[in-house]
Amino acid sequence: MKTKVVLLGDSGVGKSCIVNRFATNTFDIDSRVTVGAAFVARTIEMNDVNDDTRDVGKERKVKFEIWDTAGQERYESLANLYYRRAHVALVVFALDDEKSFEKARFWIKELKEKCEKRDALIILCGNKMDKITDEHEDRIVENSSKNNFNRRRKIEKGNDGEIVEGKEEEEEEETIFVSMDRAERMANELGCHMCVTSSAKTGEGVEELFFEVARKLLQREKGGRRKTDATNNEASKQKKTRNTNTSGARANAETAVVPPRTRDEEANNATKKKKKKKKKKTATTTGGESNPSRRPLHDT
Ligand SMILES: Nc1nc2c(ncn2[C@@H]2O[C@H](COP(=O)(O)OP(=O)(O)OP(=O)(O)O)[C@@H](O)[C@H]2O)c(=O)[nH]1
Ligand SMILES: [Mg+2]
Repeated sequence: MKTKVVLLGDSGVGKSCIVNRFATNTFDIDSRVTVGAAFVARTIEMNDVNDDTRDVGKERKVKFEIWDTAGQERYESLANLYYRRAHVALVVFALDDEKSFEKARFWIKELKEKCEKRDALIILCGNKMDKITDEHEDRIVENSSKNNFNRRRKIEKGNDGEIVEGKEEEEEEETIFVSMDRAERMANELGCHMCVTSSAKTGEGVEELFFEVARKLLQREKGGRRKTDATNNEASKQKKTRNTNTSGARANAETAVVPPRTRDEEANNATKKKKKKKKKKTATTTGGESNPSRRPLHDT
């Protein structure tokens, strides 16, 4: 399976570093600004999702064709060339950069509006999680507000750097971190499929992210195949029903397998009601709708 992935997000959030970590397992502290876009590919192998006995133990290859876009404003208008046909969009922000979180919101909305693949997987990714240590817990904020965003605190330092009273004052920026609860809320609100954290620096979460994407895509493919199978079975069953010209009650049993909430079923229900009125004596209960195997299959 081949899948086209695009990375979007503000400049400096670590998109290229995530891609390099995944493709070559390296990290460049002096990673350079991307110009235009960069392309990288990597194929992974994984066990197929084993919810279908036909494929148990089968190895599947998933080839990721990754477009790493440039986050700088001047390249913004080029981005749609890369996300337009993407199957997967990784929208990255840096956990220590509120502004990049707002930019992520912009990209998700843009994708929802303009990505041609209506079912593209959209993933919100909070990168640089290595920067959050226990001592930073009180700096993780639930809500953005001008008061606490990039607030500055005054500290006093002696010659050896120790904090002492009455010595020269120095202003130091206090980084505020975006909380993952907040990220998850936004991801839900805007209809993302996943919300994850990563560190391109330590590698945490990067490999897992791509494997999870592969798993979801394979599961989807399988869901689609099952859906097609179910539709084909259904079509042949309905054909049989029509050919054998069975009684009204029998016809109802067959039509019950049509997924609920479709126009077809609404029409069938209307016919059913009319027939019930006419043929009260011959009516039977089918139980078709309560049989789980007959419920419509959903995409994951
Ligand atoms: N601490 C930390 N630094 C990171 C991480 N990921 C990237 N960086 C640093 O962040 C800076 C920017 O990383 P890039 O990957 O070049 O950022 P980008 O999103 O590709 O930026 P553009 O190409 O301009 O869009 C570099 O100095 C990286 O070393 C991370 O997970 N942790
Ligand atoms: Mg880059």
